[in-house]
Amino acid sequence: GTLITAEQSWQADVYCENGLIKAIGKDLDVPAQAEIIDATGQFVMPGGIDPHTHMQLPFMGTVASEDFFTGTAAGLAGGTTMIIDFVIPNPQQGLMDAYKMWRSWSQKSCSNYSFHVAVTWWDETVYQDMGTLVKEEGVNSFKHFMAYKNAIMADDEVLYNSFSRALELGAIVTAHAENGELVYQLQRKLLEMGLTGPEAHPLSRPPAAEAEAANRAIKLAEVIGIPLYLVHVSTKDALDEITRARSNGQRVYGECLAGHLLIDDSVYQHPDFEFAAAHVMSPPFRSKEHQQALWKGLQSGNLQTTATDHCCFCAEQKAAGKDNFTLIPNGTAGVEDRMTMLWTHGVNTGRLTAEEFVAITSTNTAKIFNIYPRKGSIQIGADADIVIWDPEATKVISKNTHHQNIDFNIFEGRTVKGLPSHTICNGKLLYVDGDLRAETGSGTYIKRPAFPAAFSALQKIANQNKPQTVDRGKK
Ligand code: DUC
Ligand code: ZN
Ligand code: ZN
Repeated sequence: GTLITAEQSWQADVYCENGLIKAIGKDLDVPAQAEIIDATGQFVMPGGIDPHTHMQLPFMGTVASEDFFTGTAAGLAGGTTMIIDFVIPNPQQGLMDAYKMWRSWSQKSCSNYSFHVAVTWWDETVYQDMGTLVKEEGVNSFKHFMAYKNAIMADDEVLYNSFSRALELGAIVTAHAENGELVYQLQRKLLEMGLTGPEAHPLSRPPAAEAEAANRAIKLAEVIGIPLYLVHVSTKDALDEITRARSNGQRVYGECLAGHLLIDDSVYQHPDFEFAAAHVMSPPFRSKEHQQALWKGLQSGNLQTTATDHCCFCAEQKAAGKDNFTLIPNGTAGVEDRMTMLWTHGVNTGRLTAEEFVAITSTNTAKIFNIYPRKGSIQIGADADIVIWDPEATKVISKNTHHQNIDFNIFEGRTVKGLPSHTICNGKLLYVDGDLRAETGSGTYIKRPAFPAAFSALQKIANQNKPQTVDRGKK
């Protein structure tokens, strides 16, 4: 087939053995018993990495309907061979305690998986646990929710402490950027005004609330001197903050969601509560001008990764907010559809090259979270996580045919062109032309090492800028 990486495309064979890529070249000699896939006319690319999912997340009084098996299986059907999910401790719950809970739930996974760990409160044990997670468990990223007041929101004190500790450890920090106080106050006000339906959801979370938090996180990260990754950037305003920081030389990264690129806020005006509520996620879907800005962010490189924030709640669960939009569990699905939606609307439209598609669906994520070139590449010695992509295949997306464990699909009825024909995960052929061969528990937990090199450079800069006392003599 035609190999495509983030750097180049070329015709070659790939030979995999024991879960690794062993050889790449023209007309390779392979052992007689090797299984051969003829990928003529197809593209051979690194398996997708979705850096933002929430399988079976306990959230807003319920638990996400997709578990680690069904969710990773759905990912494989869509060409995604790895997810990075989130451990989210309750306030006062120990980080290690929560991490062990999530590790036990994730035993069911059938693809590769890893965890960002959220810092939702602060004390000395959190400081210690962050160290254990980085040094012993292969966690190199800590998440901060700047929204969800009275639940998991991290205030500026928590952000300062956690960012500082992460810098000591050589970990990266990530943030859900929305001003939680502003959202909380707007929610109260809208309810008082009698606006109780899902149409009020985007009004309670305006673009300015995202831009303010993005800027605050960026400025804190700048002062502390730590790299920052902003999850689900949904507005032009937040993207502008990232672009400005990057042009000043700050190490700030931005992720955007397939949903935010392709769905606009008109969904909240739908007369059917179930339809509108099914789209309630945070940050909300935005107006079309923001979508255009996000595409430009990907094209310019100011946004580097794509994700889904896959977090499934069925109609029965969404009904909890029938009379009060603030009680609708926030979340939408997409782990199965991300790759094909980005190919269809990115590559087929000419917005992105195929190499750029690889960069934003796997390679950049692997680099930012320090698992490159083991993941996100096709090279000798890398893990054999490969998607064989048929650029001519088409389908109509539907909740009736998807593998995701949710009764709704935000991309329902859309025709896509460009789909996986085969998904290979750790050398195993787990999806073949509609035949999903995922096995419970066959997935691998991926440790992600800390970043010694990048951080020692940052520490050097910090040392050069160390404040000096002024010598005022003896008098
Ligand atoms: N946003 C969602 O929509 N769901 C889960 C958490 C989040 O930040
Ligand atoms: Zn979020
Ligand atoms: Zn999320």
